[in-house]
Formats: sequence, structure tokens, C-alpha cells
Amino acid sequence: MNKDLIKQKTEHINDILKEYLPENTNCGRICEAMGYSVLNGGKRLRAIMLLEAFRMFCVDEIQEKKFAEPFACALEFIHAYSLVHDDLPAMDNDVLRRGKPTTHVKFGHAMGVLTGDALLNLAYETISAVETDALSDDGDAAKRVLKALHTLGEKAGFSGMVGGQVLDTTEKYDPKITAKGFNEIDSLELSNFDTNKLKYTLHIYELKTSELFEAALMCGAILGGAAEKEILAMERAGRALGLAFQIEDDILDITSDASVLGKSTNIDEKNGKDTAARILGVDQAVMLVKFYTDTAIDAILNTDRDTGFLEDLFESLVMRKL
Ligand code: GRG
Repeated sequence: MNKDLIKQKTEHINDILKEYLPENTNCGRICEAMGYSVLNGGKRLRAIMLLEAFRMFCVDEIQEKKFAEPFACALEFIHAYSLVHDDLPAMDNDVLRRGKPTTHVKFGHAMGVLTGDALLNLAYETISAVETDALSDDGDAAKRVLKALHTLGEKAGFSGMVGGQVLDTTEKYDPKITAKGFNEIDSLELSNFDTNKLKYTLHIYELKTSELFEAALMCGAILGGAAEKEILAMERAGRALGLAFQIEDDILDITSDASVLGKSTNIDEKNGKDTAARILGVDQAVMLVKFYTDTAIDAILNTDRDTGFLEDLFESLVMRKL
């Protein structure tokens, strides 16, 4: 992956995030806390993916600026809110995020909750302010915005990321819950592990991690005017990529240390959490990361569009080379 190119894209996202973040001192420190939570580092993967997916289907700078960029920022606001809430004492109770004190550690517990709430609202405020009239002469722009908005809400909400967090933090493993569609792992040569437990765990990952990647790739494609078949291919790519990314995260939790990762490690073991890497062992988990990365790349290749940048990005981000 070309490091300069990715740096340039990350900086571009940071610039537009600053444009869309509010500056208001009438409501105490909320804007400061929102800015801290969004701009305190972060790779901007989801925003970059959304814009790249848009470009696969539409090369038009004006539409990209007025149309896709607000969505890319909204997605980063939702991602930032989820991290702020995930770090709260009621959830992961973490003190370090992106190498810096977590929002509730810096601003207090109540502000941690409120900052997440404010960022979630800001996401939808940002999207609903797009000027659809000025964007497209095919009369289709408003429809695409609504479809992408619905997709984002669904993927981030109760049956998506939030649902995954519910299973992850408040529910116990239930062998009766058979996760849908992980049958492809049956064809891999993995041994000595509890299959049902792995499928249940992957189901949680799909919800809590993949759904935002799916939203990124699908919203970009929808806004860019992709056909239904192409949108579904992007969804499949996001699902596989999220699984690869999350399993790699589990592996790093076991094999890396906090100074390298910028967040606490061995947290899964401390919290007694079943992770794919703990269920399978690190070596087999590495095989699964490779399998899902290849699946994600195959899915975007199916669209027959120019996918060069996204292919490189998928490889690098799963290997955490960014
Ligand atoms: C609180 C509703 C709610 C949901 C939280 C996303 C999530 C669900 C929790 C965060 C912790 C976690 C294990 C997330 C999985 C995805 C993941 C590894 C997020 C970190 O994403 P990066 O690496 O973060 O893209 P940066 O800091 O680069 O933006």
C-alpha cells in the first residue's frame, strides 16, 4: 500500500471532519469533547472506504463533495460515538483509546455518555443537511440519499452494531443461537475447537464490527448509483472484511502490547471473553483472517469496477500495516 496516498486520504478526511464538527461554547464543553473524541487520531478507514466505494461507481468531484463527504463524516461520527461508549465503565471500562485518555477519563463519566449521544445525533444532522436539489440532474439523488441513510441507520442500529454490542456485553453464550451463514468455515481445515461457540462469536463480530464496514461500502456504492447486485457484493465484502479485522484485533490482543497498539491489551482474557482467537488458538485464527480477507477481495472483484485501491487497503488494514 502506498503510504503517502493513504496519509493524504486520511488528512483529507480529517480536514472535512473539522469542517463538519461544531464549534459552540454555549453548551459547556460538549463541542470540545466531541472534537477530542473524533480528532484524537484514528485511521479513518470507514470514511476512506465510503469515498472509494463511491468513486468505483461515480467520478464526479462535485457530487463527491456535496453528497458522499457528509456521509463519510457521519460514519466517522458514529464510529467515534461507538468507541466512546464502548470505553465507558459500564461497557469495556477502558482508559486508553488511540494512545490517549478515553473521553470519559478526560471529561468525566456523564460527559462520556453525552458526547456519544451528541456525535450520534450529529451524524444524522450532517446527512440530512445535504442539498439534494443541487446534486444530480437525473432526479435520483434524493432517493439515493434516503436509501443510504436507511442502510446506515440499519447497520449501526439495534439489529446491527448496537445489537452486536448487546450480545457482547450483556448476554451469555447461548448454544441455541445459531448464527446465520457461517457455513463456509466448515470447509476450512480447522480442528480442536467448539464450532457452535465459534459461530456464535462470529455472529457477534458480524454485528458489532462488520456492519459499519458494510455501511461504508454500501453507502458509497448506493450514493454512486450502483446496481442492486453491486450493492450486495459490497455488503458481502464489508461483512468478510469486518470479520477479518476483528479476528486480527483478537490476535493482537493476545500477541501485542499497549505501547504498540495505543490501547490496553489482554483485555479479553481479563474480561473472560470468548474471542475467535481464544477459541481457535492464534495459528488457526491467522488462517481465518486470511480466508475472510480473500473473501472480501473476491466480493469487490465481482463488481468488475476499478477496485485496485480497495484491494490494497483491505490487505493492509487487516495486516495492520497502516
Ligand atoms: C457502544 C453501541 C456501541 C457499540 C460499540 C464498535 C464497538 C461497538 C466497540 C468498539 C470496540 C471494538 C472491539 C470494536 C471492534 C471494531 C474495532 C476494532 C474498532 C476499532 O476500529 P479502528 O481500528 O479504530 O478503525 P480507529 O481508532 O482507527 O478509528
